[in-house]
This record gives sequence, structure tokens and C-alpha cells, in this order.
Amino acid sequence: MKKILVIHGPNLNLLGKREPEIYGTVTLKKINESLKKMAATHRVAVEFFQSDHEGEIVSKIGASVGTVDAIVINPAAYTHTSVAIRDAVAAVKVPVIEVHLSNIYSREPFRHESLVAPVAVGQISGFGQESYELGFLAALELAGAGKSGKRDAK
Ligand code: CA2
Repeated sequence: MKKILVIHGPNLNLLGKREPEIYGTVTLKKINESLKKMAATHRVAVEFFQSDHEGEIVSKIGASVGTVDAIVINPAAYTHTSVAIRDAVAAVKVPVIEVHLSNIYSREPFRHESLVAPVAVGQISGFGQESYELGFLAALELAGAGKSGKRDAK
């Protein structure tokens, strides 16, 4: 069975509990539940990982080699600062999709640069919870478990 890893960066555990004017009222639990349903529909395994610690995220990406078929990551604030996460993404053969709830390009200038985006397969930004769902669809395709994967299997 194919497996997709979903990584949530720092403070995303606070979703729906603080700053709803920026990030909305959806909680991380709700997002994970929606992705769990998508995974069940497509018969793939899914693992969720949230951490406020850069090194833990780096280690998780490193440990994904050989065990995971695609990664969806919201690196949160580390998007704009972490050479370590960028290097970890670049070092693994696993396809990585970067997602953001908000449109990082319509916010403060310091959020306009993502260090991760150049080494990710692609980036989805600005659609709230749907950013994760769209990212997950891309991950399914890249893992060979999406629509085109099903066509191939026939
Ligand atoms: O839009 C996104 O998904 C971000 O990755 C969210 C990060 C931010 O630093 C990025 O620039 C864009 C912030 C995640 C923290 O989320 C919170 C949620 C509720 C309350 C406080 C923080």
C-alpha cells in the first residue's frame, strides 16, 4: 500500500484556536480528518506529523526514504528561514509538495520567499484547508495512487 506523509510545521496545532482572522476557524484535527477520508477513498496509508522543532522536521523527512511515497508539507514559519528543511527535502528522492493556508505572496514581504519551494515538486498557497486537499491530490498522483495511477493499473 502506498503511503503519504503530511507534515505540519510550527504553531499549526493552534489553528482554529487563535488568529482566526488570518487562518480561519478550521482546526488541524479537521484538516487531518479530511485527508484521512481522501486517503481511505484512494486506498493509501497516511501519517500525520506536527512539530514546532526544525530538527525534528528534518529528521522526519530523512526517515521517509523507503517508507513513504510522497510528502505534503506546510513548513509554516520555517518556509522562510530553514536551509536545513530545504536541504532535507532536496536530499530525499521522495516527491514533496509544499502547501500554505494563506497566500504567502499577498502578505508581508518576508513571507514572499520560500526556501523550500525551489526543491519541492510544486507549491499550493492561499486556499485555506483546500490547499492541503489539493496538495494531497497532487501527492496521490505523484505516489501513483491518483486517477492516472488507477488508469495505469487497468
Ligand atoms: O499560510 C500558511 O500556511 C503559513 O505556512 C502559516 C505560517 C506562516 O508563518 C507562513 O508564513 C504561512 C504560520 C502558522 C502558524 O499558524 C497559527 C495558527 C493559529 C494561530 C497562530 C498561528
